Amino acid sequence: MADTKIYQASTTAPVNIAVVKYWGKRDPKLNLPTNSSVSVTLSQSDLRTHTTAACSSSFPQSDTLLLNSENQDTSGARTQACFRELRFLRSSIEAADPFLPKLSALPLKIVSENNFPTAAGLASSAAGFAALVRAIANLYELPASPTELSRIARQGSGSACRSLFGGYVAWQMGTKTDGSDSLAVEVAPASHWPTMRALILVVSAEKKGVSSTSGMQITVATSELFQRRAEVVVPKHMAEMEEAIRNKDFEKFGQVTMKESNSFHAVCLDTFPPIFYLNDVSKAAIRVVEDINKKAGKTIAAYTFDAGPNAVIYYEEENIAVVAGVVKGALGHLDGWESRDISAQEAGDLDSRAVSVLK
Ligand code: 2P0
Repeated sequence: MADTKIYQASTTAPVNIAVVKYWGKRDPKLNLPTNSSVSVTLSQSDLRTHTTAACSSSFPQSDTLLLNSENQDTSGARTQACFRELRFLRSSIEAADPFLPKLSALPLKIVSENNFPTAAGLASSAAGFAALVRAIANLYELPASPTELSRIARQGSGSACRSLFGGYVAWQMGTKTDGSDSLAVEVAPASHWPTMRALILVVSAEKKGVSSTSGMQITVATSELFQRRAEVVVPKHMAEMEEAIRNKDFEKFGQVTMKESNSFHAVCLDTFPPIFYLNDVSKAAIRVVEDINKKAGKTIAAYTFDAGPNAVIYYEEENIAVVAGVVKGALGHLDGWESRDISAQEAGDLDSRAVSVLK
């Protein structure tokens, strides 16, 4: 009798926020970057994608993907690359064991939910592709390490390769043209630096004007600052950042984080036509962090911004009152956002709020 059983597996993957930024591809098809990057995974936060992967001969013949209850096109090259690579790994273990069900031949049904705004500069594609790849890897019972899966998730979205690990993660750019050495590795687990905190200021949950994928392509093609960033600035920041993390040196971590963010937004501004991701509320957040550090006489808070106006502010637990308290107090009255705790809110309603994560 035909096997019509539904096989399924679920997982979640967290958002990661880069402290050394990925911006620029040397191969847009394989998502091979022009520089390495480092991120902090917001593992303990509510900012996650939950994904269930299922397969069955009883499903319609084509693969389907539902994101936040909306059907997505699965024919895109990125999703197809992930499906193809994972099916290939599954078919290799099926070939070695004739008793394994032939899941690689069955249509896939993927159901994903984000509990944060999609494409609002909150790295939704990172958590999304990391969860998709891990859910299918679990479904297929692949004996693959996070680093091996990172090679596949990277083809879905570059930054997704870093969301397969918790804690502090480096994406090594690699040099090979086939991308086999462009992988994520752990710099340190979250437990290495348990006092690290992050505050996310959701300035706007709207979809961003210029997508990362097209923005970075225009930067590579037009920015004259870009080459210096990729060749000189980022390698220096990578070495400093990894050392700061290893030594739990917040001053160094904070300074490199802020300089990196500024360097990334500088090349965005140097792109032609220019790309503006920061708005007035973002700039006000920068000034508040500068004031906090000036008053403290050292760096106890560090801002960083991705491809959108939302701020992420890193600090250590002992400074929660000075940093989180002052940021919310100083910016709470501004149009653009107000401060409320995520736990008191409905998931999916993240507009204009401060979200404390990494606690
Ligand atoms: C990062 N960003 O390192 C940087 C900082 C945005 C600013 O990774 O085209 O969505 O899917 O590989 O991963 C956003 O880029 O781009 C990103 P694709 P992705 O987190």
